[in-house]
Amino acid sequence: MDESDDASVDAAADASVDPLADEDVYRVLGPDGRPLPDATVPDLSDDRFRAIYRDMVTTRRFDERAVSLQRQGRMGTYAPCAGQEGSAVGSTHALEERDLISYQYREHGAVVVRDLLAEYLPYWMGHESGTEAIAEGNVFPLNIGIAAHLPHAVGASWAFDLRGEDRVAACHFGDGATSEGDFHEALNFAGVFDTPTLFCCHNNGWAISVPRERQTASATLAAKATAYGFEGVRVDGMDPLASYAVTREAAERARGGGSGRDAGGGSGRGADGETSSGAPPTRPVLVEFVEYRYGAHTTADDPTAYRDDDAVDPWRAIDPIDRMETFLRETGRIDDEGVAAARDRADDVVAEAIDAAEAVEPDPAAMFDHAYADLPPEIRRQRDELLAAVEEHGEGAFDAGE
Ligand SMILES: Cc1ncc(C[n+]2csc(CCOP(=O)(O)OP(=O)(O)O)c2C)c(N)n1
Ligand SMILES: [Mg+2]
Repeated sequence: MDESDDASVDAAADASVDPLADEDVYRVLGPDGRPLPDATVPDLSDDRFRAIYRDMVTTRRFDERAVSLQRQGRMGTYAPCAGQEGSAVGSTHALEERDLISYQYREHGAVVVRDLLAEYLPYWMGHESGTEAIAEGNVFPLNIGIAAHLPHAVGASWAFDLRGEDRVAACHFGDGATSEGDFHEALNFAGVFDTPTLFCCHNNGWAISVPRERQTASATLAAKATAYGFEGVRVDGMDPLASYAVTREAAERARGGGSGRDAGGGSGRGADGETSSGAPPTRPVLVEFVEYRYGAHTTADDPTAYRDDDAVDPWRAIDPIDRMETFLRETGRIDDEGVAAARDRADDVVAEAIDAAEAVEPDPAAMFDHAYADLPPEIRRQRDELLAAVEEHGEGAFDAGE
């Protein structure tokens, strides 16, 4: 990297100091949690407002405990989500239960909203059962191969369309994922076939150590949708109510108005954009959630190697949970007791999920199960060798620290 490269990275780091500098980012709540003067607060029940807060508090608690479990050797590598609860929780509340969620690996809030924490946590402890179980709640297995899940999410949502099902797929991924071929292929297909797909791009400033400014020369990530013929919107991902509102509207658009669809025939969009039945076409939407990752990329990462600790401070000042709490308090929807109850409940829900996950009995043979219908000879040999060793020495011999 030459000097000018260094200068541009420094400039980029400086530019990110004021998280509110971008005026084209949709917001409902101001930095202090009070609704902005011209904002439209989503028309939700008191219970729904409180549930959004409760689920963010639970997600934060889960995150703290997950990092701690990894540090104690009770869990594998984990991707922390602190700072990103508003987008995952707000956007998932905007969906219907029947809608599909497909995500990268950091949007734990979506799983909390779907009430699948106990089923999901085993994945992070190395049990494949964790990904199997969440399918029951219309959540696809998480995906570590960056952007590889986007074409699958498009395919699933296309299937919904072809079958005349009133469902959308919300596909979560990061800013780094937008540099992958799969991202472009998925968006292109979605644009051409009008699939009901919400592309939820979490612009958290970093792809491991690569800052957003080094990821793309595009002015915004939302702008990338323009090339594929559909809309991209930018929203404050640390504002749960804005995340809710934008996702809700995008989902309605993706559903093609939500009713009057071509049963069994897909959107059938003609050259004029009308469906054969006159119903509004389904449309994909790209939502860019502008937010920040407070912690390390994963528990295997040390962010001090590439960013200053104080770079996080301006973002912590607009913390999604603090803002939502202020909003609820000032509108009389929660008091000290309600806040304490949400925190106690989060402690309990997370503790129960950990107990359940730690009670899962590992099956060493399961790791060979899912890649091949018929195991190739070399893999079969490895499996047989492992099982023979377990038989001979007992499972305890393979436990950590033995
Ligand atoms: C295809 C592929 N290339 C590289 C990696 C290594 N990798 C893991 S996470 C990551 C960064 C992803 O950044 P982003 O999409 O912004 O998501 P974030 O981690 O910030 O949530 C990379 C490059 C990978 N997992 N898959
Ligand atoms: Mg990122």
